[in-house]
Amino acid sequence: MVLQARAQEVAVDFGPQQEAMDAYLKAGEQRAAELGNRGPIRFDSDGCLSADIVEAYWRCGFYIFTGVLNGDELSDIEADLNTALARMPVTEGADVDALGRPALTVDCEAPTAFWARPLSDPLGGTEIAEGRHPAKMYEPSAAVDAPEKEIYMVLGSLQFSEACLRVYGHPQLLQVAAAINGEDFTPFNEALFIKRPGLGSSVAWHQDGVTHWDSPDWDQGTHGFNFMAQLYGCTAANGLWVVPGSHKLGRVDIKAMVAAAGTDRLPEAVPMICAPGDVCINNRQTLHGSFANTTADTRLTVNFGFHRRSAVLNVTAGGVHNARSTYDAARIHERARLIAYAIDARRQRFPHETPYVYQPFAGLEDDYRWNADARATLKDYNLLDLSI
Ligand SMILES: O=C(O)CCC(=O)C(=O)O
Repeated sequence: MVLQARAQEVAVDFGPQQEAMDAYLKAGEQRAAELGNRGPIRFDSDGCLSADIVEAYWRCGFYIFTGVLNGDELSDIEADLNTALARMPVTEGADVDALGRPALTVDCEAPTAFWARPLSDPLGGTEIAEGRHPAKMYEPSAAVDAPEKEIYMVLGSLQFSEACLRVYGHPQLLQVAAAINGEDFTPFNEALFIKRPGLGSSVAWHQDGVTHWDSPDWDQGTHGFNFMAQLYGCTAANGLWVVPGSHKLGRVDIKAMVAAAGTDRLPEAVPMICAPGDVCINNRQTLHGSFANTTADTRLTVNFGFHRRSAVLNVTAGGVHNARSTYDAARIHERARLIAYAIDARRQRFPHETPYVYQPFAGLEDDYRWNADARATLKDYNLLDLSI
């Protein structure tokens, strides 16, 4: 698989649904423009995330930070991911890549590459991931010469890409994480979402969390958030859609909402529209999903999430991204070392930046220098993801 921003042409569309889809995309773009939830990352003079950003994030459940990653960083990511994706299994379950070399993922124990038929919905209406995607998305027909299956998601992505690790250590993004989840914030997991032109599958409507919904302590921020960094940008047609404010509602009845709409084009949803280098913060409790990519534009999202420490500490959970387990302080610390390595990896590549100081590792920086030895310890790091 080779990533490039745009295909020369794509010969697929939504068939009988295309006209309705076009109208939906246009109306969604208009609603997105009216939300007031986008702009550069800004902090007040005391270092706090600007109050208007915090207000818009909690009102909408997502906020688009514009211009976070510059051209050099985007070039690093593209080159790095093209190297990593070329080393993925040539077909689902294969041990070798397209050139017959051992695939990067071959002896990983933790989940890595996820495959789907082109333009299909691999999750909707299934019991996968605790059945949190209850409604099936429309599946456009793929081109006759399309590959049988395509990688649509890669978990544990930081072990395959140093450029993604450096994004993970971005000082302003980590400052945002602290502003939203507290200075002792913890990791969740990291992923790549890949939607190639005319091939990318849909991600059926869902809310991310599977624990805590009925807890007396539950609130609008309980399940943390994901950052979604865009390599090529994204449009209404290939981007993620979010129902604004749905993170405040508790668990919503997705099946009933789709049935009431009579379509998977939920009328309240709005698209995340991003330029290359924009990074969205998306509350994991929002109702969100994305459509099959019949456009000529690639979407590549570098996805990484963070939690409040109180939402994971001593919580027994798992089953979706990692095996069920109790997340004690030692496990959280071990998983959070990725943040420490990421900060150091970033410091080495972008020495003019002031590195973020991650409070749980403050004073331990010398123990977490990024080098070949550290890199060798990343294999299967995502066995310790903190899924809730
Ligand atoms: O990027 C997408 O299309 C799906 C992302 C998503 O569902 C998630 O991060 O939970």
